[in-house]
Amino acid sequence: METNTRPPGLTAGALVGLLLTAPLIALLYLANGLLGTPFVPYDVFDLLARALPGGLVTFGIDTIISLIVALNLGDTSRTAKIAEHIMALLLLLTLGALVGVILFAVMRRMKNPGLLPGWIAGAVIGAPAAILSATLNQSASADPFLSLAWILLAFMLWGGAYAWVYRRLSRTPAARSQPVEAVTVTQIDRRGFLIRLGSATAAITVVGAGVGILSGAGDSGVESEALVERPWSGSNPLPNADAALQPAPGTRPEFTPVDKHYRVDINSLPPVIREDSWTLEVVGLVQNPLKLTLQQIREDYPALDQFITLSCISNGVGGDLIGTQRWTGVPLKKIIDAARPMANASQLHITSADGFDEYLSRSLVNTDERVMLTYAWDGLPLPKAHGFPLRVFIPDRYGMKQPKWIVRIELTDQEDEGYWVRRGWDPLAQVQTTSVVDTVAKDAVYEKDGGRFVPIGGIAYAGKRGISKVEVKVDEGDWHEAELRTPMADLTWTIWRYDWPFQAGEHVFFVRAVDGRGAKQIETQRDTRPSGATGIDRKRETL
Ligand SMILES: Nc1nc2c(c(=O)[nH]1)N[C@H]1C(S)=C(S)[C@@H](COP(=O)(O)O)O[C@H]1N2
Ligand SMILES: [Mo]
Repeated sequence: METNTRPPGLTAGALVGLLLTAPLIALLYLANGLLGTPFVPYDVFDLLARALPGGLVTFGIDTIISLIVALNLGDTSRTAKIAEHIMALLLLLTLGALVGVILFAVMRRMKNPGLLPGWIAGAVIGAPAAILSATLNQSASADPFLSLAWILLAFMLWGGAYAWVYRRLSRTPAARSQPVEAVTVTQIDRRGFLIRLGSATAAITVVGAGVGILSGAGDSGVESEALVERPWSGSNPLPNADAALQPAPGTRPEFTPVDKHYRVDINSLPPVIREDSWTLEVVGLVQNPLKLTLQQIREDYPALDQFITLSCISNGVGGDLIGTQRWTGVPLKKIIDAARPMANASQLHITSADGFDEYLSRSLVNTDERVMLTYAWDGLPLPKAHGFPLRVFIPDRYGMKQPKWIVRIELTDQEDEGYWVRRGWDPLAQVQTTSVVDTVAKDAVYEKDGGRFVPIGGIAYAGKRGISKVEVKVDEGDWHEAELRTPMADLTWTIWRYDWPFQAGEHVFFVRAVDGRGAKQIETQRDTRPSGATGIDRKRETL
């Protein structure tokens, strides 16, 4: 009896799982770049983000954002997406290790296992993964059957590889002479084999991921064609170009370039929608249901251009999840009227390609023609990350109320909760008045009338209510009124500036604002959840 050929243990199973899952991920990534098939790890992650309890998901998002801010990791929305991508990969790696443990445990109980348990394990994971990707994934461009077949095949090969490795590890080297030494010989042989396996899988992983990146896998950026075309801002002055007050040096750009605009949504990769297969459906309590192409929306209705500041409800005081762009579209009322709604149609239920949805009251659509279906930013079609082909704009609301990638509007007499409201966020989501110190421009200190001054500046924002006053306080001093630059429009942020009589040393600079209706910004510090952050922004600077 060969008592010396101990079968590989569960730790080996976990290790082999990691070694085999890394190249699987790389190959899925490579195929995503070359063939446009779905990248399964992101789909699994996106499914969890939709399925897990809202409180948990929000806690996760809040934690990521707080960490990014605390550790100063730069661009919040970009870093958060990268963090989510890494979590998605770690999730699949963990699953891979787990499969190794389970499969090795099962195979240890079998007399002389072949490759079948591996194939089965691959199919058990691969089939749901393939179906999940086929239904949830909106970014893949490959034929759905090719995608299904590829994912299933990749996972079965992956499962088969576990079983093959298990068998290889169970084999006793032929060169054994006597039972006692055989154990060590087996161990040495196993170690050597695992090292060779690790080298091979590492090579596949690196090459697969590298070629994948080169071929554009996981690309969520701005369309390259859009960069070739000229944006509106490239050849036009901003509407407030001749405003008297100049921003303090170091104030953020008044107009946010599209590729610098924050991006927040529930997708690892943004849905990719082809214009020629897309229509906007307007259905429900209407006499004349519509199916509009993008061209019809652009050409059959007069275009409306609006300068708009958009903020995420997850934006902390002084955060960077806020931006200002030039939005072009059609007043939503015009399109809804064309569908001839019935008298009891009191709500619009807007649905997006990614499964996101929101409700919007028809009376708001009727009374505010600034509520707009938007198809362009900065004079160019919306980038895919920002909602191509169509998104809605609703003044005074945080981004969570404003679906991107819209496919359908249903008129109904039921008021209900949208995607983030169901997950505990404020049903109204009206933007909080906020103000931010962007800069204490110590390199721009200047002299005037015998005094020295340091320019301080930033933005203030209160949705459609506008800003009527901004005040600045230094250390424990009094509040001083800042100067306001004429904003680009009544829906954008206002740039403020205060030139403070220079005093050397370390100081803390505070800012607060009053909205256009005379309501002061809430100074009490409150977290983003559930109604948007409040509190006073401050900046510490040594002069
Ligand atoms: N379809 C869809 N629309 C969406 C979201 C989403 O996840 N899916 N996220 C919303 C949120 S929370 C915000 S803050 C804004 C962000 O728009 P932006 O990424 O263009 O800045 O989109 C909104 N619209
Ligand atoms: Mo958001």
